[in-house]
Amino acid sequence: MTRLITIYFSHYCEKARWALERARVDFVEEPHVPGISGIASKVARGNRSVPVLIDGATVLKESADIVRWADASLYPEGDTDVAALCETFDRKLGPATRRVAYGRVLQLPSEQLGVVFGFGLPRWEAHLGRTLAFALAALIRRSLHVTPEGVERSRGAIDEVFATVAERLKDGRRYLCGDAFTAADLTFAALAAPVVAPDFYARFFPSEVMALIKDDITGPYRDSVAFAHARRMYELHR
Ligand SMILES: N[C@@H](CCC(=O)N[C@@H](CS)C(=O)NCC(=O)O)C(=O)O
Repeated sequence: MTRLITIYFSHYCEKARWALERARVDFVEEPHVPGISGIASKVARGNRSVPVLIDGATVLKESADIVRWADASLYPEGDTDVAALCETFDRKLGPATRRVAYGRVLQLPSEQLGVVFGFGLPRWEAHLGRTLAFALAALIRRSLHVTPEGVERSRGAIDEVFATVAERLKDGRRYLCGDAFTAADLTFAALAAPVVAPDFYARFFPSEVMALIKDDITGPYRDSVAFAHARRMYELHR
């Protein structure tokens, strides 16, 4: 059986999950509390981060590799733009949207934060998520540099990526690389999800937290072309 080790609400994990579900791969998701995810990743021969996909002897430690493994046609042959865009989104957009979202979510009281960390997990690990919420928040804040300056820098990075996306779509094309949905659109929409809050992504959060994300985090992006593109990719292809 194919296994996918995740942090339930992680947007890199959502990217892998989206590709697998779209390709109708039969897999079992094993979601974890951040931190425990690192142990699960290591045990599966990953490099601490998630997602990790295990299929027999195959172990994939990068979400981009999982997308390609799920459906190689998402990377049309000869189109180097797709891989280059995915690389930019992975390197620049993913960390930035995560930091901006954590910048707000980590301000929640520990009790509510615990519900976020434990959401969608087996009972014992949900309990662990609730118990460790305060410590986890401190750890995440430190390891991901979730500071006012860090958040500000990340807002700048999101603005730059969103501007690049708008520029590409300026000629009226429906997708980032032309007429067809590719890994670039999937990667963009999944990694933008923490600041775009597509309806589908709401299922990975307690509803009151998703309401907060919608109210407080999406604000600066709502009128942008890139925001509309991410939402449209979710509506049409998720
Ligand atoms: N380059 C990796 C990045 C994945 C990533 O950043 N995963 C985060 C969750 S969003 C993670 O596992 N963080 C915990 C850790 O690294 O220990 C990929 O695309 O798969």
